[in-house]
Amino acid sequence: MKLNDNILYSKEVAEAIENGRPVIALESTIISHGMPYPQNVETAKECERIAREEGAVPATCAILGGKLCVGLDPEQLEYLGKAGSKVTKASRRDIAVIAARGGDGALTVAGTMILAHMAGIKVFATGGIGGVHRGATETMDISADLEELGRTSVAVVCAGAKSILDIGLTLEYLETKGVPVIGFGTNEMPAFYTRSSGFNTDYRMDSPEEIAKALDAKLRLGIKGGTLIVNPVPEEYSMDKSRIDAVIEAAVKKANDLGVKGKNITPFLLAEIKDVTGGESLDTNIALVYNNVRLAASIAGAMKQ
Ligand code: PSU
Ligand code: MN
Repeated sequence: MKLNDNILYSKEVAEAIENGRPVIALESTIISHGMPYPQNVETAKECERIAREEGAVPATCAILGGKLCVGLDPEQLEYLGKAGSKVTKASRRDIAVIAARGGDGALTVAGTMILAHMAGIKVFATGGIGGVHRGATETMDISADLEELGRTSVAVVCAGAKSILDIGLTLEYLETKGVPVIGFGTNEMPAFYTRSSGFNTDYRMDSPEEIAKALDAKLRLGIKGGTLIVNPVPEEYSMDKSRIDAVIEAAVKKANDLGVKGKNITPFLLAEIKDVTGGESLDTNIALVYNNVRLAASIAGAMKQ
């Protein structure tokens, strides 16, 4: 694979891409807006370590000084984590503006998919994706992540969608956009903090090799668009459903009462849930991200390079 002139690669990522070695993308909104400092930086570094341990080169993506960066160094991870919400949360609509202004952006799932695709990376690991928000029939708040999955050919490994979202409508939207939802070792759509949501995935696959074959086939056939791979949180970190549901319910109500809107809603809800559960949800969040990085690395390793 040739390198793209619009991308600033880390040396390690550039070498891996040129030599056809497995690479996985990682996002940066989860660092700046999804977790508190310093756990965010520790988690970002540990994700990179796990990817390497599993035989894949990690490519954390962000916009820094207007450059589209694929593969960051530890100082850049530290900067994004410390700056937190002072860094612009950047999705598809934001990339060109931030690049033109020479600014910094922490990339969402949608934003990271765009850079990954430009760089020739086929697999991306994160925690949870954005989706159709509860009440979206009124607000029309549907994450740009879903639109991106519909159009950009990158496979995203996540632990499902949080029940801050309407999981049923999120699955309907993915169906409309032609995005296959593959459960790893399960037929059920996981709900991020818990292993089940009451909704089914389109497919169940039990090995990284089986998933890699489906991804290779999609690329070979030239069918554009992403694939969503959902990987339930490990049993020992799964939270009590009624407890987390109550916390989420209260957080959604508080967001509505305060009139939190647009791109601020998801970070607001994440922070609120973390505060109320005293960090238990953060431990779960971190554990499921590591679990996803491991799976993504195995899938990348099993794909045709
Ligand atoms: N869900 C999480 N943690 C996160 C996010 C979502 O559990 O950090 C972040 C991801 O970067 C995702 C973004 O792409 O929020 C979606 O934001 P919005 O709902 O505004 O599209
Ligand atoms: Mn939104």
